[in-house]
Amino acid sequence: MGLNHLAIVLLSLLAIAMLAGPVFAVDPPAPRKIVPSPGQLKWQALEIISIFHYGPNTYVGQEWGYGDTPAKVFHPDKLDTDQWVEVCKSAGIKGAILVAKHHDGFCLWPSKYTEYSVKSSPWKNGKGDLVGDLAESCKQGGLKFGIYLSPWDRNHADYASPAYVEYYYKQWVEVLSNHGAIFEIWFDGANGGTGYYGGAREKRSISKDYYNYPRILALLKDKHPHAIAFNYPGPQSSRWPGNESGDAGKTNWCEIGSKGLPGGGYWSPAEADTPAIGKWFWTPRRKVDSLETLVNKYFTSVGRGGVLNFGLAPDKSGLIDAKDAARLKQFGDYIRAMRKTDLARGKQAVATQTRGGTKATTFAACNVLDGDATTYWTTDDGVTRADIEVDFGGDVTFNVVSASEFIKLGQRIKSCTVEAFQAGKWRQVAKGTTVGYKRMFRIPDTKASRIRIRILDSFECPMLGSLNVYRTPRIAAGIASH
Ligand code: FUL
Repeated sequence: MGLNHLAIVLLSLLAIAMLAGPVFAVDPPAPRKIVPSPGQLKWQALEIISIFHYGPNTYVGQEWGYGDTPAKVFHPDKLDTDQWVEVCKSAGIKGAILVAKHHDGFCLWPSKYTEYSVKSSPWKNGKGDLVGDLAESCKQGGLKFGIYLSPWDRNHADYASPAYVEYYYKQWVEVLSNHGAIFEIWFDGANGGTGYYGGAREKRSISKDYYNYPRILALLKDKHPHAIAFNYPGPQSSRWPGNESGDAGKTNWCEIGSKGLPGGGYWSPAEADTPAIGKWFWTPRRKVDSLETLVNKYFTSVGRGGVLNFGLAPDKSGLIDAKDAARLKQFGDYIRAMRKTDLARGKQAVATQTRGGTKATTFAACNVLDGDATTYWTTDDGVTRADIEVDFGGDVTFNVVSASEFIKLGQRIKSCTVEAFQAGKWRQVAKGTTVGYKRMFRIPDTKASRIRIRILDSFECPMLGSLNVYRTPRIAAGIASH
């Protein structure tokens, strides 16, 4: 193409652009000072993960072993980590953390540094490696893999002396190497007390900084830069919400400043852990949670901006018990059925304020209904109250309204309500405080042609990435149906 031709083409393109109307280039809002790391963003999107408790405790019916149960009790005859992963997938679980060493000190991998491990057990004639097996099954099944090593070790003779700190560190080196990518580690908070301690059978206590966690975290950062450390105060962590019932808290800030209040500090989202089968370790005496209980836990965790961590526990044979597996599948079916139809997807949305004005499209209200998590609606700087409204184009019946902030740029919303348009009037159907990654409002069956989220207060301009509206299946006699 000659120079003249090129000039004609460029001028024509310019003319077309001018005819199409003015172009509104609008800058995105500045991020808040504290935002999630790329690893935390990915972690948050897993929504449901699991933690596996299995070991000598399973065989003697204990939740906290003393550290003196002989390794020979560990003798699964059907152990199959692929089955564990299949159960996870049926429940919609996206990651599995293995308790590779609980407080009793028994190691589920053949550690070089102790005899108290699978290598002294009859399982595979002492040649087994459960950490390696589960890591491989997760890889094959598309699940993330994580590891828990209890700092408190009721078996180890050196516990509470500097030698144990070295032992513990070396064990982390072992498990963090050669198992592919690790997405999360757990230290656990239970610490010190009575134990076997190599036969001493006494009480031992330790100081707060005994374990030298910064050294372990540096190792983690080096080997798995995106991994999350559970319940470790600092960046690249997740936060224990203070209960084991799967409740992330109605007001849930990921920005942790002084006294746990937002404003500075670091980003640490809630990880709501809870046994899915009533106990952390399997026992024939456990009470399997009802479907309703599991669903409630989902709404109090994921529905409050947290990640739900379900405790799963294989039985003595090394499999997840059929009753537990069936309940977890029912749970997965329920969540899948709920998510199948988003009544708001592709409908019309308007807002009382849009960044750059009503003609600007980059941050338009309809972005929250496009199913694309990278687009969002936001307002001009300085706006801290705004409404966003969805028009269904006719009456629909729903019982869950889910809103998500665009948290990549920080968490902002402090308080909001949900209103439904019924018989010509707006009626408040729910109210809440924080939104964060996700806030799911569960309400009785409601029929309306429009809904709106009223953001009543926000740190800086609010930003919503998505708005979803669902009608959940009904739970009848443990079975989910519409
Ligand atoms: C707690 C432990 O003491 C329990 O036994 C269990 O491992 C749970 C996940 O964490 O702190």
